[in-house]
Amino acid sequence: MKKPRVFTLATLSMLAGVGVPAVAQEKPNVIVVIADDLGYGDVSAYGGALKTPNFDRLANSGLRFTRGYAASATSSPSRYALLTGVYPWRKNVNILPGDSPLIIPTDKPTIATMFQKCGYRTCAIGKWHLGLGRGNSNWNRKISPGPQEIGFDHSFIMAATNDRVPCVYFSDGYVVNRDPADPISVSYRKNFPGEPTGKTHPHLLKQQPAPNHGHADSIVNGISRIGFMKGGEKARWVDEEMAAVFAGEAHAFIRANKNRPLFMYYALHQPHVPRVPNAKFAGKSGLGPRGDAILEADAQVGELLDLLEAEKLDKNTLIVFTSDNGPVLNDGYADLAEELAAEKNYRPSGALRGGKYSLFEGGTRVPFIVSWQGRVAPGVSDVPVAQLDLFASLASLVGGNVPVEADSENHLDVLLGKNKTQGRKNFVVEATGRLAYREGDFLYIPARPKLPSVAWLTKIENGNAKQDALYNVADDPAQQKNLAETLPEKLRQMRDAYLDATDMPVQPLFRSRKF
Ligand code: NG6
Ligand code: CA
Repeated sequence: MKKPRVFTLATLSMLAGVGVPAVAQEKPNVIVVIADDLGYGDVSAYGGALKTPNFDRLANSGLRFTRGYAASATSSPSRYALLTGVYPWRKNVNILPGDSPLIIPTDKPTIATMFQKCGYRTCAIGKWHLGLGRGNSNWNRKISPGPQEIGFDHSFIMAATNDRVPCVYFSDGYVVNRDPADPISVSYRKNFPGEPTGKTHPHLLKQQPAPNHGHADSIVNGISRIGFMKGGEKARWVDEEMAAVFAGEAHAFIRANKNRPLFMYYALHQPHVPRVPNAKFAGKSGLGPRGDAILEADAQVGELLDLLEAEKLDKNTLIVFTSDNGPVLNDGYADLAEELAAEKNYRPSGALRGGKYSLFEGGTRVPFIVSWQGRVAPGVSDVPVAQLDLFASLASLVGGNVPVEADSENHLDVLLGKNKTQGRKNFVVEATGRLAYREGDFLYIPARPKLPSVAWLTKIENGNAKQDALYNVADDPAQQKNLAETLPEKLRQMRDAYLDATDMPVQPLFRSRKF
């Protein structure tokens, strides 16, 4: 095992306030399980109506944060923040297409390189969505750079999302089951001649009716996606098997590395669209495929916990369970999620306002559980915590370094429940290129006079409004009381602090493009 280097950079980072304590370091296994679009109200431990026994098992054995935040209300920026410790809006990170080049610089440390340097074996499983290669990739050869070049010893991933081409798995940079006789081509600009799409061949789709916004391009496994792909018949994934495939890979990595410290970034694909859980879960939730997909993810977490117990790794493994952004019911596929939620009064964001794409709480306040048996006392913490701070906090646990320019702060004492009063002072959140500022119990959302207040066709309030908004999210999580007029002094202070923190004019950053 390599010895952690705790001098040079560590000293610098201490000066920058993200210090590494000069005490003996511990090396528990660390597993970050990050679901895709799972809402605050989708977990029964958070008061959700759908019973999620395994998410709850984790919550009951660990510390459940009531105010845990993703950095962004969409995937790529949120994941960028978690892995790099840098705010995604500094680099204009937005939702990436499936043929995007890797957006994380290979010469900068990531949470994975940090663990590697501390002697960990590292791996990324599941949803990636941070780009692969350098652009114009040849999908039939090794795609590089990718997870391996930013600190993951092993990776088994999908390139982007389960609704975006290429619909194939990648293992350590190669398409799994690629076939030189049937090469893969991918385009986000135009279709390949003669290939059916959801638009031209809706009768070929196994989910009817056809998607009601977007997702009308190439058809894979009877489901039309975003973007065009051709070839690679043997490599194409089968959505119904995806959970088992990722779980199999995750479990194999754990078994193979049980005698040394491991760091695993386990990115579940549920309940992002298209929601196509295994037949075992079909009809089980009463909420349609979205609820069934959540039950599938819940079972996947249960299998992970069972494996850790069986391998006697449960006591020596710190697990973080969270979601990349808030929930959405209708994200393009007409799968009845919206109708069934209305009928059953099911609220995927719980009591929070907004959801995915939103600067309201529902966009970024997500389930956030830290479990480490014997080390983290079970309970609840209301101190705000951010996925952005996992890098610096976990570095301080294992003796790793944090780049001085990172926004990640060390709040290990909060994550381990030793401090239940004070965490990060302030935090900037992002939603499709727009920013909002939180400090203490307050959230400031700058005015966006020209932008629509509802996100695309999802019917989600995205927080855009003609006037500045100020909410006390502790007293008023449903954000019904805009305090901008009643607390003008507080508003002024928050606006100034927002400008200081972001160094940005109060204007939308959103650049319109197809992604
Ligand atoms: C949007 C897609 C949505 C989803 C999202 C990314 C349309 C109309 N909507 O552009 O379905 O894929 O991107 O979700 O195409 S995320 O969770 O990965 O950020
Ligand atoms: Ca997501």
